[in-house]
Amino acid sequence: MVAPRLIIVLIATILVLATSISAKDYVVGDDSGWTLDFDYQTWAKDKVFFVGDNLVFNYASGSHNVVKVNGTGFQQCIVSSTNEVLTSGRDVIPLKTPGRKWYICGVGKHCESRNMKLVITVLPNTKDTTLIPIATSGSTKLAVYGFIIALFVSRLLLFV
Ligand SMILES: [Cu+2]
Repeated sequence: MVAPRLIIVLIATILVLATSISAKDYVVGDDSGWTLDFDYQTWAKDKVFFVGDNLVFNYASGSHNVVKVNGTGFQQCIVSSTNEVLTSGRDVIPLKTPGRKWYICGVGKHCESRNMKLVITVLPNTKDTTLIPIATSGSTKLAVYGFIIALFVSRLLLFV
């Protein structure tokens, strides 16, 4: 019958739509990773970060670290005792809230002298709210086509 196959196609379409607009992983510094003397402001400039995306900091564990600081900590390269320090070498930071986010390396003078500092602005997740109308309009269209095909096939079957 057509109906079960239609349902499978429908589910597959929704899954494809959902994954194509889901969270993005941004590898900070791309292939260079989290390292000395990289221009992270230029790296971040042409990117739009949304809540639900992830920042991935890649570096040799022990050589650097990642500290989420506030604006003052960013400007003055100060790590306070309340700041969480990530040291795994592959630190994934989920962007959970909108607003400005500041990250620095807390090792030596990497922040002051070697530019290991990143500031980004995270936008509210508008993708979640667009997901529903896109999925709905897509599946409605599909259901209409499916219905027409089902009608056509059932008519064909009558003549066989
Ligand atoms: Cu460092």
